Amino acid sequence: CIFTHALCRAPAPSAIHGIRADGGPDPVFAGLAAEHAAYVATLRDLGLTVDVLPPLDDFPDALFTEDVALTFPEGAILLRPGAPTRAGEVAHIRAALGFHHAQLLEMTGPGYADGGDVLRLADRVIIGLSDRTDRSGATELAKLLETLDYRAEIAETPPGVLHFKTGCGLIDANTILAVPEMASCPQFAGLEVVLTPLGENPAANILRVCSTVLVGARWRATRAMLTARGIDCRPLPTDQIARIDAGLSCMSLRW
Ligand code: CIR
Repeated sequence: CIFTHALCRAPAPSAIHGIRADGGPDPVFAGLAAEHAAYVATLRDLGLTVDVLPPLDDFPDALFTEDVALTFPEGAILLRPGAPTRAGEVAHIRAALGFHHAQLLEMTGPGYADGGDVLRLADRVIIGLSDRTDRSGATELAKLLETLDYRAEIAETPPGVLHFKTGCGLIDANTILAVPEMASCPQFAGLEVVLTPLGENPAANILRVCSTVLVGARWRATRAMLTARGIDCRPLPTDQIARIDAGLSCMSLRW
């Protein structure tokens, strides 16, 4: 397994006001909390040690811990999230990361980078440019990754896709599930690219935990396709978190 720990944050009631790009209804808090709890329980069931930080009512999107830092066995990097309302989340995760990681690096700016734009492969890391991650932030982050001995490549994220990993996720070390718009991403050269079935673009935000892949329960065609490939799939409900533009990778940091 490439990681053994996860760091999550319980949703605050304010999470119903989380950012969403296209408007749309608020999630129902009880349902959102249940989805988060099922996610944490599944990570634990798959053998991870999971810390759950307390909710932050001042930061509606703080349950998406993935966006504020990068974590590796060798150390962690505090990021500069591109959404102004999310910048303050970083200070609240610093202590927890300092507790777990001997080496704590930090972006200083002026650029921005969200963890949702960072895809870790076996031999390198892809940083996707997006509305949240600009070139200056991606370049600073690539240098910090080098300090930890990770090679980074900068990629484009197609318009309309919030984060790079909103549109893709690893199925195994050599195979990536991606939305059709990302099929020809040059940085995927050398990987087998499997496309999300018609109408199931949001299914691309999967999360691989050891040899299991977590996938949104409503994406039946995607689940059937992965199962047919011999992948052990765990369906999880994501209807409420999807209302605030989130999927399965966003709710944890892993190392
Ligand atoms: C946001 O717009 O920042 C949150 N509502 C959703 C963040 C999702 N995070 C992710 O894809 N890594």
